[in-house]
Amino acid sequence: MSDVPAPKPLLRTLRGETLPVPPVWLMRQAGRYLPEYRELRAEKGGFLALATDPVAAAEVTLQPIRRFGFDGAILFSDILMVPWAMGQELTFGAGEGPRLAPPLDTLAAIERLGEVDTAKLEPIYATIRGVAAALPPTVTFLGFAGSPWTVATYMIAGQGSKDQAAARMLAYRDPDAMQALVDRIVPVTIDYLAAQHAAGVEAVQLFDSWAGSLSPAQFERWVIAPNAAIVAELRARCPDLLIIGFPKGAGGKLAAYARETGVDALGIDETVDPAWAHQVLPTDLPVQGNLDPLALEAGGDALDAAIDRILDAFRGRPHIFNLGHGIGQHTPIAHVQRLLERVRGAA
Ligand code: 1CP
Repeated sequence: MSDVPAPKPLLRTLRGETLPVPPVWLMRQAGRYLPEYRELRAEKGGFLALATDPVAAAEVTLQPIRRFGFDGAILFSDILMVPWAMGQELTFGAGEGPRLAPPLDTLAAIERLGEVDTAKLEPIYATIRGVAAALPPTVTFLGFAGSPWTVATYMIAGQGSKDQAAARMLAYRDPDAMQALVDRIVPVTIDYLAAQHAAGVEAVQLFDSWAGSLSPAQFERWVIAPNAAIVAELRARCPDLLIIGFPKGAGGKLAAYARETGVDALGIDETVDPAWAHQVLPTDLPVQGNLDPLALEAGGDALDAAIDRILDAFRGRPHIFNLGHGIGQHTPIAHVQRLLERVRGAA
């Protein structure tokens, strides 16, 4: 056996190489569109049971790799494991979104948060060690966390919401309370991602799913500043860890986000024109995206055309092919196969 690491196209792209065929993975690639996922989830009795069982969670992480041969494997877990470790009760009820209790919508409630219970995160690191030992040598292993603003929106409302009104209201009415919450989330996130790296992930994605709901001034304070702090500290602690920032909905603020946070690569959602993104972003900045998940679900000529548009726009730069957001649960398996063939030049 040689000690020379096998070439990993996704890792090479994150380090700035432009490859003739972009590496591919899909957000939420481990999930409900896969029958083998639904089966294991039913057997384990729910999402949290699955995500805290290192053997089962490793299996779910590997399922899409086995079936499709993606270039990246993303840890099967959830951004809400951090609020859970910070002391909120977490439930994933059938047919409804996740719930966190109690909602932290006042400074007093935020100040009542106790010490982080790091033991709750141990099964996740065990999952990572299991996946790292089983992953094919060409596949890059990605960890992740939610970004502070997005995590805060769930902690404050106690659940998902369309417009993140509770968190945005708190940020206007009591910015000190919002700052106190973000200041609690930042160090936990840094420790959590550094520990994921120590357990075996090679890159991490910072999911800022609700970055788009903020005004420009708020975006600076609640998206850019905390993400920049996380990136700076991770660089100091984990010099070889690569970081993908995904500020969904950032639109015209994408270039400022990339520049000011210092992420290694930038995730782009499906509302952004890839040709425009290519123009406004530094040509050496690796980009990731940005197929509309609905185009993938629709399939046919519309899917082929949408894939080609993205490939054409990003051909001259480091590019990771991905969706603009998570894959939908009703997406046909055949369409995912088609996507891989088309991106890899076989269809
Ligand atoms: O019922 C089920 O089986 C649970 C569905 C599910 C899954 C498969 C949830 C509940 N989380 C996950 C896994 C998950 N979540 C991953 C796994 C890795 C992968 O395959 O990509 C990741 C990276 C996440 C990240 C996540 N969770 C985000 C950020 C990305 C995004 O989609 O914007 C967010 C916002 C969450 C919260 C969450 N967890 C689950 C749901 C349904 C939601 C959204 C809740 C809401 O806004 O109402």
